[in-house]
Amino acid sequence: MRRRSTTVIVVGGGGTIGSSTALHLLRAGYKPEHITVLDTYPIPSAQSAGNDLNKIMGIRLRNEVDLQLSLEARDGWRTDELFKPYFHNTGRLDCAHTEAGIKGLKSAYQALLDAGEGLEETNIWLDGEEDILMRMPLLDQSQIRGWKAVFSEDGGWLAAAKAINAIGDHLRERGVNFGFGGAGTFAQTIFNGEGKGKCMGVETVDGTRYLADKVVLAAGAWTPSLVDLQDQCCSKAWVYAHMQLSPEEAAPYKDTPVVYNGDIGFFFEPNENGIIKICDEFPGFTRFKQHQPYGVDKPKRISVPRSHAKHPTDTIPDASEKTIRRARDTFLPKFKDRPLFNQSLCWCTDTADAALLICEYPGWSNFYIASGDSGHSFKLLPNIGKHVVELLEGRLAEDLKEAWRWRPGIGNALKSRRAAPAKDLADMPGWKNDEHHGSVKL
Ligand code: FSA
Repeated sequence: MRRRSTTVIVVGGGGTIGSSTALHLLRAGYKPEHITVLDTYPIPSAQSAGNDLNKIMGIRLRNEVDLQLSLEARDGWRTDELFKPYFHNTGRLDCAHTEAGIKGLKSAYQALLDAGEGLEETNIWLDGEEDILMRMPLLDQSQIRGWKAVFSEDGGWLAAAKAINAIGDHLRERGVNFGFGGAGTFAQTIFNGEGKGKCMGVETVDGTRYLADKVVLAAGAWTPSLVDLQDQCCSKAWVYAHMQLSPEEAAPYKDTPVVYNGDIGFFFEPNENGIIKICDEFPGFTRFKQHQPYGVDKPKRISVPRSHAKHPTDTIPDASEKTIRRARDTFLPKFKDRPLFNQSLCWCTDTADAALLICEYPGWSNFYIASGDSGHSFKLLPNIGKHVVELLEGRLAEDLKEAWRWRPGIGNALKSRRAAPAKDLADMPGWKNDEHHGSVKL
């Protein structure tokens, strides 16, 4: 692999996996002028799930490769000069109160103990509300009766948009090429000759043609609507809202842990302006429609994201308003009358087994998919791109290759590993948008 001469296009380079890939191409010695970052929006892309006030950092072992990836990520957030400023190592309090929730929490805790990486030192089982309140005294005892929790010292939160922005600044300073708007939005692949054997670049919706030795499609939840992923990824929206505290109200929450309950939701300490982000937890919302990705000969039923960035007047479902308020009233009951604002949908894409999909596209050599975040990949910002570069260079480790392989038919991405299949936005009263039937606005 000739790093000094190879040219690479990263489609979706304004988002989490894409920006990390561009960064690691530079770090591996690719020339800035040989790297082209394309995205509909400039970095941090306004429609990336990573363009967010905060995301959770924590070690969670859902798949075999998660231990390695989480430990690398922890190391990156702690020691990498580019990422360090954006890790708030406040701890993470993972709570449960239902029978199934407590069972799940216990087995997740056991998996950490069994990992053999000293995680028993940093993860502490809290067997009741008294212990929980010692770690997070600002919770209300009457709301957490019967709760159990794991306090994780490895966890905390990541200033997500700021971290991607820092990558963007670095890429700009180094002289990487960019294309945004119509000149950054993928339309089709350019092939060498009539057949579709060898990819030589991409054409964007404004007709610009970019040629390169390798193309990485890291368009997050948009990926399955751009090329046919054979139902391996199902894109789903999650909902977040914000709440304003006064400086006096916000002060006691400074440096407090992220509080998460898989049956309720989660919240983060207020930002420097007293804004708290609060989310409900549920299996996500799809937006199925007939849609024709590039490379297939007729439309198929696909869950197609619709971003708040492009459609700022879209609302959230009534049911979400209710469950976010429930999260607010449980975690922060003294603010139960505080209005919620900036409610929005944020799009991720689930695979059936909740492992990433990072592999060469079958039949199209030099065209690579880097997607399938399954809702837990932001924390991999410091390290995921390193592995994408390894894939491009044919030296991705066997276990990662196996976990991230092209694998249609292994199961149902609509359900994934979640408690239930996602419901569709079309069936959710209160989700208002300006879309008319039959339009194909993305
Ligand atoms: O620990 C984590 O990785 C939290 S992921 C946050 C979240 O909003 C999920 O709660 C949700 O279910 C979806 O996966 C999107 O991400």
